[in-house]
Amino acid sequence: MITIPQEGARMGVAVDELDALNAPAEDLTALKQLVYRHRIVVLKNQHLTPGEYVAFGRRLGEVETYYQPMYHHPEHKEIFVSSNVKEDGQQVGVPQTGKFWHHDYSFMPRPFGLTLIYPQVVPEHNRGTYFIDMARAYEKLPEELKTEIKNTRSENSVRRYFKIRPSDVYRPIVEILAEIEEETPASRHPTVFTHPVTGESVLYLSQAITCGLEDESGNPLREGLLEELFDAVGQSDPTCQHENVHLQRFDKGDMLIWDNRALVHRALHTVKPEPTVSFRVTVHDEFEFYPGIG
Ligand code: 7UC
Ligand code: FE
Repeated sequence: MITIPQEGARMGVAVDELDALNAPAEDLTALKQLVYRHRIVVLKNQHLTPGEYVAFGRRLGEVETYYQPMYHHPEHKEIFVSSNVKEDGQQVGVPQTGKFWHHDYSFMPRPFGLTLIYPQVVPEHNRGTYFIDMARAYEKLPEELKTEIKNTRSENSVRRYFKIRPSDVYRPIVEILAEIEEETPASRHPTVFTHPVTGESVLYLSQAITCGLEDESGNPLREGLLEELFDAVGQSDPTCQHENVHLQRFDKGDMLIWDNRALVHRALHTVKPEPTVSFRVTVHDEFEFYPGIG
């Protein structure tokens, strides 16, 4: 396993010559530490079958299967498929996923620490994923905002970005909305928590999923506060040109592993429709997502 710094980049490190399936456990522990320290690891030159990819995920921790079957790889439900390429005329997985600032699974009671993305069909133009480091963004917040969100909680729901399934066609929208609230009620998480590995304070908010802020007794915080926070950290700029935003590029054979506690991300989908397929595996590492989550 050799590590290669990414010249001039705001975050991320490349790792080459890692034998994902046979590397000793100490190498995987070290690899995870690189993820927590650099936020993103780009594993170079990987040649894993879907089954091997899941096996590698299991070597890193407890693999989480996405709650909606529409995203599942047909043979390996642990793989979440983002694809606009039809196979034998059939849609596999879901196209245009994650085109908005979010953490994976923040709307769930127990999110996971690691996201792995293994691009399969790589678009020629507009390739990459945007990231914001929300620990560094918290550090840079004005003191008044830090004070206002101390000991508060955020409400996180998938309701605004839930994707209509083929089976939803002709259903009344109120019925679908009620079902979303029943199956995935909003999850409350601390607005700021301590990263269990690095000890940093992490601001845990995303424009797509966070829909409210409340104090310890459940009273909503002032109007406009959430929008001010999104502005301050760089999540409101539709051009993604804010100084906090990092665009992580990748090539065929790369596998990205990132810290889903500290980073929010947003997919860069091609403007011109180019074929793109990527496989995602998500992992609960050995640390609590945040202290006291249970
Ligand atoms: O289709 C999508 O973009 C899925 C998104 C709503 N959730 C991804 C996740 O893991 O939270
Ligand atoms: Fe995502």
